Amino acid sequence: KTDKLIVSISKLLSLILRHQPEVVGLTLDEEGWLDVNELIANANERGNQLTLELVHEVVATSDKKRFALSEDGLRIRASQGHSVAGVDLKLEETTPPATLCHGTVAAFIESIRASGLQKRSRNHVHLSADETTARNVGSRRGKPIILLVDAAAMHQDGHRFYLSANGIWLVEMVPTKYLTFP
Ligand code: HQG
Repeated sequence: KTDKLIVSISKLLSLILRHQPEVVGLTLDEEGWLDVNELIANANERGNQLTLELVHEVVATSDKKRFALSEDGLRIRASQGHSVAGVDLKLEETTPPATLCHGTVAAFIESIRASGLQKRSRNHVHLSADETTARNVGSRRGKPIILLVDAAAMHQDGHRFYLSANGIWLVEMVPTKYLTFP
């Protein structure tokens, strides 16, 4: 199996499990899960060639551990990144590290200064504990700019932090006063 195949399946799973399950005629349950065999059958009816083995391989090898199987192996969901409304991953509120990072690009800085970090089309603002992850996230759009978030102060002030199964920190928004711009 080629890396290309694995990446293309990962992208298909991201589309279905985060954004548009309707492309394979399915609806995520309220915690974001789909029946894995149903996902495969429906995707294949629409011209894909998924197998349970390939899906398992993507789950196991995904660099960011983007997807998780339920304990019984029957269901699959994305660990973060959703834009589907109403999905509640039922994550536990967790105390964050003192500082978190967010990778973005210059074009957004003025707007972020004015209104803080907003979740835009996704269900949360995504933050990372390490700068490397933030740099990679920012690089998707151009030359990355790293913003530092005073997570300790935000948490102290009552903002809720959730840690996804793959180590991404999720918040509702980040007001400008907690941000440090480079
Ligand atoms: C920016 C991927 C203007 C924000 C990544 C970002 C991540 C504002 C963009 C995950 C703004 C939203 C999420 C404001 C925020 N004005 N722009 N007030 N507030 N922005 O894709 O964080 O690799 O929804 O800086 O790796 O880039 O696919 O969020 O540039 O973990 O698994 O608006 O998605 O995961 O973009 O990325 P996104 P993100 P995967």
